[in-house]
Amino acid sequence: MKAVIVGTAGHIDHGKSALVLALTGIDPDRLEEEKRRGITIDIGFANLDLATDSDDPIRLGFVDVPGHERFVRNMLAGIGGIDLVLLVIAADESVKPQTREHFDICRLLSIRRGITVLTKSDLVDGETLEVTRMEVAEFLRGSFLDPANSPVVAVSSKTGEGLAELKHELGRLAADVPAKDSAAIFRLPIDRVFTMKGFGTVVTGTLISGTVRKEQELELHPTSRRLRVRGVQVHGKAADEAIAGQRTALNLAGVETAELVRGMMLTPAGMFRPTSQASVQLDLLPSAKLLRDRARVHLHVFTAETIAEIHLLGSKLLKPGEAGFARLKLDDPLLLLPGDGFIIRQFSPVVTIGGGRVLDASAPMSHVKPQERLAWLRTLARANPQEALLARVARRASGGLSLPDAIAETGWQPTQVQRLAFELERSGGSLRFGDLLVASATAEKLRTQMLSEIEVFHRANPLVAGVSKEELRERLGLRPEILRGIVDGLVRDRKLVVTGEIVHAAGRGVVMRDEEAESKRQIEQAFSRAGLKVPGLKEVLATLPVDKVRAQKLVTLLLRDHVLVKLADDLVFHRDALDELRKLVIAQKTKKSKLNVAEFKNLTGITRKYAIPLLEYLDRERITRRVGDERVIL
Ligand SMILES: Nc1nc2c(ncn2[C@@H]2O[C@H](COP(=O)(O)OP(=O)(O)OP(=O)(O)O)[C@@H](O)[C@H]2O)c(=O)[nH]1
Ligand SMILES: [Mg+2]
Repeated sequence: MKAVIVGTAGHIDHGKSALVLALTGIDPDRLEEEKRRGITIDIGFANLDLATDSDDPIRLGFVDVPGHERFVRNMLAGIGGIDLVLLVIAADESVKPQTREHFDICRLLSIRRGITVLTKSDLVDGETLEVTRMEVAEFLRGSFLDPANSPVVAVSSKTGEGLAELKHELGRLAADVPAKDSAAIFRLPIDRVFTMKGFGTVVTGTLISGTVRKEQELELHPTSRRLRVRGVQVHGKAADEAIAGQRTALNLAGVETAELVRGMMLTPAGMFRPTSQASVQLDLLPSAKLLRDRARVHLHVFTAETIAEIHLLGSKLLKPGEAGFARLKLDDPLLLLPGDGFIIRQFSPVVTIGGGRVLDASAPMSHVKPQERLAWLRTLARANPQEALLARVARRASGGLSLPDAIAETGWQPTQVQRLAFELERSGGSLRFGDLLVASATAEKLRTQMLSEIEVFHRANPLVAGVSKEELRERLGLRPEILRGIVDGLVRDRKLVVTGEIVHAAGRGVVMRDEEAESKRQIEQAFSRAGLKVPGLKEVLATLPVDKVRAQKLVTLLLRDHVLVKLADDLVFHRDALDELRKLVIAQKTKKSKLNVAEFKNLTGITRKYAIPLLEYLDRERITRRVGDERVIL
């Protein structure tokens, strides 16, 4: 059965509760004090299964609110979750202060449907009723309740006159209320908490979205307390689940009534985080005073209430009747999601001055400048879901937006976020790397940045094959999935080559390596072939296909690896040649114990120019020891 929530609104004593009683047979005034004083103090509830023109009846849940100006905060706790409003105006009194205030609240909360009910029709004659009708029509002109497109019904709860017509209109409008998405993520703003004998802790509320089931694990905000649903009641009857649009009571396990108060919010566990800041679109009522930056106000969202400081964005003040963007800093954290309607009331004296809707309640990004934030909010304010998701992804820049964060920021169902992410990818707006979404524009910047980073690396390290992925990740400050995604994309586009953990620029890395390996081989060969009759180092280097600087580095590398040994400036020998020399000299020991320079030259067949440095080398290596002009073989 479709479930629709109907709220009353209107001035004190105009017959709201009597009307709910007449329609449903249930007296919404449940408190003893209410009955004694004849006024409504807190919100009350009733329900009615209404036959409609189509076959399916509609379940109407009524939230009856107090009209007294001192209880507007209770009225606000009830009005947040309603689908349509009955604006109750007594035919004998017409429009009064709380008629205006309640109606302002309905408009600020963007309630779209409703019926104007002229009550106590039995107390006035036809002429008076017509006058009231005219006054009321004037009052409602241009609003969602403009009599041009919205019903006005005169009734008497006493005689029952007009009630049939009212029910008919209710059925028509309720059928028109779009079915709520019961697959959306469940949220229940708590409006009542009590203990029931034999059950324990019970909370009630108007289920504003999703479905809640028996045995489900829930999280209580803002305390982050985890608890379990022991039982579900819908409109007073036990049920397995409750869906959006139903008046819902939950019997909770694992929590005392003392830990619960009106204003807390229940959601599935582990999905959302409460916030102390929210960016909003704000409408200031024409009847309000000038609103200054940093004004402190009473903030009402669903059943919750706290003090908030208003930081106007883009201006220092807001004039009556104007709209703007603002950041609200809350005294107490609340769970807020984009699209949530709110009301602000002046700090003192307490009157309703404005309201609007939340655009973003996620933690502010430190890298986003105030001016950019304003532009970003403007985009969010008019964006469709796909554009809104892209704006959120883009804001995260190279950090990317994870799917769980996207869900926490938007309150959208995981499947919807997945679908939108998929569409964004297909339309080219964003890329997906593992669980992270990155805007295409950001990815493009990262690609350029990465290529130039690798180029810089190659230039600084011509002898190294490439940069390691880890080093690249640190240099660019990227999350591993994003690094991998960007690198993979550049490999696909043949801009980069990856070998194991090493990344290098396509072309450059490979060719360089070949040239260098070849040059290195040439140097080594030149010296190994020469034996002790080595060519000059400069001569060898001049024949190589690589430039001087790189050639010099290759020599350094060969020296470091002890393939070549340097005995003097421009005098370099291959390791093997020196090993041979050592063996040769040691072998001489069996014939004679000493060598002079001439004998050494004869033995090795080298010139004097090389002989001296080589003998000095042998001395250092403790193969020989100089004694006068001769070498003793050790
Ligand atoms: N004659 C007549 N009296 C009515 C009608 N509706 C309500 N009343 C009387 O008006 C008085 C106020 O009615 P309520 O229904 O309590 O008014 P309310 O709007 O709920 O008042 P609050 O909740 O305190 O704002 C009661 O004494 C009702 O009996 C009606 O249609 N005809
Ligand atoms: Mg009442």
